[in-house]
Amino acid sequence: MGALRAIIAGKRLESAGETFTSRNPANVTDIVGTYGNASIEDCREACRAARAAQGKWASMPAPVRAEILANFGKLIEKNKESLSRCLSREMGKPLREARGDVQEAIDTCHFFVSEGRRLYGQTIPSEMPDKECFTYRRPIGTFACITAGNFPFAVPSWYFIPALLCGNACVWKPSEDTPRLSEIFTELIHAAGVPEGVFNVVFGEGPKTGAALVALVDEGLIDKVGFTGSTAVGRGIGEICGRNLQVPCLELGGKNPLVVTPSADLDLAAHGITWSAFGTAGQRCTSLGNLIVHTSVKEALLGKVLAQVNALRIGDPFNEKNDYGPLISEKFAAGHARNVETLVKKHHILLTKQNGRVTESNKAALGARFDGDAKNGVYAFPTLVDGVTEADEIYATETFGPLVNVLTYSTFEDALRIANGTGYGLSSAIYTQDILEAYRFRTGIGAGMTSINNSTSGAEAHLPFGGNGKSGNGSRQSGIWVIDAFTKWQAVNWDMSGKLQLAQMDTGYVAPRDYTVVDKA
Ligand code: UN1
Repeated sequence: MGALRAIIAGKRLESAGETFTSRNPANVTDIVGTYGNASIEDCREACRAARAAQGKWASMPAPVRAEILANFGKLIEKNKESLSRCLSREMGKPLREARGDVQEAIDTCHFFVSEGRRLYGQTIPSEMPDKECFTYRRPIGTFACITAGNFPFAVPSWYFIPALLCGNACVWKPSEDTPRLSEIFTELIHAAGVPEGVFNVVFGEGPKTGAALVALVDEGLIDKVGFTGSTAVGRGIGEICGRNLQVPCLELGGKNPLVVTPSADLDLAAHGITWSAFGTAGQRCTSLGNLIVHTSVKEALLGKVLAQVNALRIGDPFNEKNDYGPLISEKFAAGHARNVETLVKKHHILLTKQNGRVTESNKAALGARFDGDAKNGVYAFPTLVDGVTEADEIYATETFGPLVNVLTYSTFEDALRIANGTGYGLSSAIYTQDILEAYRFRTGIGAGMTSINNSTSGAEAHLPFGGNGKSGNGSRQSGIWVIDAFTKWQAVNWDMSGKLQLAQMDTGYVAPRDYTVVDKA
């Protein structure tokens, strides 16, 4: 059997050209699958198939479309365990987190299914007699979407469930790190009853197939783009969409701050920090980047954090006792090792003794806390870098891996400036018992998401997810507001008067009688 490169209108196309391999990052000799790079011609065909199928899909009553998405949710629920296992094997996050990733898709289905029975427009009074006005939501058309490998089930569902609900057709370029899971996602969508041409997939690597797909915006084949990935790539996509007068959904990088104030519950904070920093091996968009701690509690806090970090269990994602597994792939492991080598400078203090990639020769540093295959798996040590200042490159560089900076502050204004100063604005958190401080952080922080006495990560499926500044273009995923991204408003004038009534000109405005108040007192 050849390497699958696309599923277009239900037809599986196998590769005639370049291929890429998805490997289990806990053991790269375990090949999950080999896939082809879809060409620009494949992408064109996928967009054309979507365009051909979209009209019929949009004319299906919205409650019926929504029931198909309910089927999708039920199928995911039925297969939750095997999907989670497939996710852990292909992407490396611990099974408990993989189940959360899959659950987020189920939650998203539950949330949007009843929206199919709303998708409300409005009835609006006219300024003319015998005339009525209405608004209707209309689908945008063909939605092309490129997703990352760190949340291979949750994030695609955030895009596609509302996009489909609203009557759009889709072309998906999933991450090259998780093609097998994406293939299964597609099979489930089709099994749920989404017509095959309405949901199409092109597999491939970002710079090749991803770039080819986005280029089709210029050819008029795509009406809306969604992208989760790096700021640099997102900026390029924004430019292409901008010149075509389109507004994409861009979910980009982050350097998420977490502030610990003198009044904080330090045990609670230490827990939140360890999870924010090293959950999913630091590969969440919402992972902690800069820990900003008040000088007066620094020593006490770091003592607690280090005790937890030095107890982290790393290794096999299927061992439920482990805190984190391998990085997503060799590419991410190499990036992490490079960050530790090049961004950590002489004036920084490494609070963690062993850093970078876990190898056969250094794995003893973790002792019994490591049960992975250091030779064939792509594991990394947790890294805490102290002595970071706002002048350092590492302060404002997204590192996407188990690496966290420690900065200190003395006044609340300093803390806020450091938290806001990286140019990113995705997630953030503060630990404090002082209500005014919490309020001032909530109102002063530039990030799109903030937590008070909780982790930087862990957004819920019905809250708006997204960032500002270098983290995105203000678009949001999840929750009811997404409906606005996947529909456009149509305003309708219905005139029953039988004559041409001109707004503003023929309107029966009433002039007031002249009246001036004369107050004798
Ligand atoms: C992401 O990292 O792209 O808030 C998504 C969280 C998860 C989703 C993260 N619910 O950490």
